[in-house]
Amino acid sequence: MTQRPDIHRRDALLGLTAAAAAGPALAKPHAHRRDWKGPAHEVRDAMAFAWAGYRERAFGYDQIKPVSGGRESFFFPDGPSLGLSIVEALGTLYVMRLDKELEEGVRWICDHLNFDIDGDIQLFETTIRMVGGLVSGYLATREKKLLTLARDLTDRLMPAFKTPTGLPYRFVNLKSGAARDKLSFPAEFGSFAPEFGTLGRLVNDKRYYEAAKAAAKAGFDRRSKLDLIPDTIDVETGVWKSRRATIGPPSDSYYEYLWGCWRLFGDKDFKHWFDVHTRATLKWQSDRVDGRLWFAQVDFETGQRLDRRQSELASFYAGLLGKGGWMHEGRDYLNAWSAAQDKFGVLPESLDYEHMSAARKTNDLRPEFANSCLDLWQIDKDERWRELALKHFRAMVASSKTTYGFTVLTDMTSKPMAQGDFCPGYWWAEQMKYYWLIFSDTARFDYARNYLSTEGAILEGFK
Ligand code: DMJ
Repeated sequence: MTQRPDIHRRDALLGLTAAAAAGPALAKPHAHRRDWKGPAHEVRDAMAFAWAGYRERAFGYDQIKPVSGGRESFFFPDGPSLGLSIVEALGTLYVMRLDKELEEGVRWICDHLNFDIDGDIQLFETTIRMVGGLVSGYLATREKKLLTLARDLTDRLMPAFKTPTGLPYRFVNLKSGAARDKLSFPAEFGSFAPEFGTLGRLVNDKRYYEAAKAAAKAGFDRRSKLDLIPDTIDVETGVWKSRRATIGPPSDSYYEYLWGCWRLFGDKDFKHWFDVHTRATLKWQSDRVDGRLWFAQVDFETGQRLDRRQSELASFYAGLLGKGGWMHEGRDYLNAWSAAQDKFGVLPESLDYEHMSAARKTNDLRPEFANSCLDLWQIDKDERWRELALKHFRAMVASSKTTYGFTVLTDMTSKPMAQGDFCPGYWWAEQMKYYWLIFSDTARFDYARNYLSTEGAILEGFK
């Protein structure tokens, strides 16, 4: 593996740092300041433990089944694996200084990863997990093969963008380029530009970013008079197929990447789109219950409330609000989720926030709460966010740790909580990195200027 030189840096005038966007810190620092070295070591040990289990039982497979020691493919359920967990882990291993493990992972990728597969792959998941993971791995290690693979994979995805609207199909065949599935969702048509733009900068090719931006624009241009978009569209006709606006799935990272492209590339169009949508979301979707801030699903043309459920995945929005300049609302929203964490110990996959009950009792080892803790902590350095992240981490260890790693839960309301048997790829890229960055003060990360993708891939900020 080659040593990485300094990654390129943007002009400080382009893009706002999150801190500048948020204005001065308003919250009082937590009274008691903990020594964070201990929690940081706990996180690093947990990552090393899980890596050892994965290496022993599932190395090169997409995902480990950490209870039984089995393994499974993610992109092609009955077909080949793409080493997903390895690709997702690269940046986390780097910032944790787990250099032997990083070397093992990079070696496996260089020796085995090959995208010449006659199979249909999902554009969105492939981009945020594989393209993002490989580009981030390249930025961490400067191993050229990672960049070559990222480009090869992205070239194989590009035919899916050839539609009358510029909105991509959901699946594409990696070998033939044949694309399919015309009903898509904001997260799935609008979550490409940070990965594609970063790749394009590295290989000097604008086509990737232009296709990604055209897709996001096609969604924004079809917003309602309330400046909201619903969650399903026909990519061939551009006609919406639902009325439901939500900040959760399947829309979530569409909003996240509007801000992301402003932060990463200084693209003012994206900033405008982000501001327009955020103002509309705050106006039409915010819903206070017992003083707590939540975001309801609403009709995108009338603003009428449709339901008061909140996917756990929506908790990322607290950090996004903070980064986007709505720090007060970001804090309120994370505090609402913190009340749910206090009540349940481990967050349910979906919450009925009106009654503070679990609408879905599973927990898919989700990272979004920890993501928002890191985002808000980077802005105001309030110890509260660190404490919330520590509670989240320790609850995860208590409920999900098993023989060969960490597993999802099938029921977080039972006592003890019932474990499933799989560890999602994002676990390696996301919460383990968020916990580590928030506790460790590592010298391998630029806390003053960085960008993490929706999948936790560091696209700027390695040191
Ligand atoms: C991750 O794959 C990404 O964060 C995505 O945007 C939605 N959430 C999952 C993990 O929960």
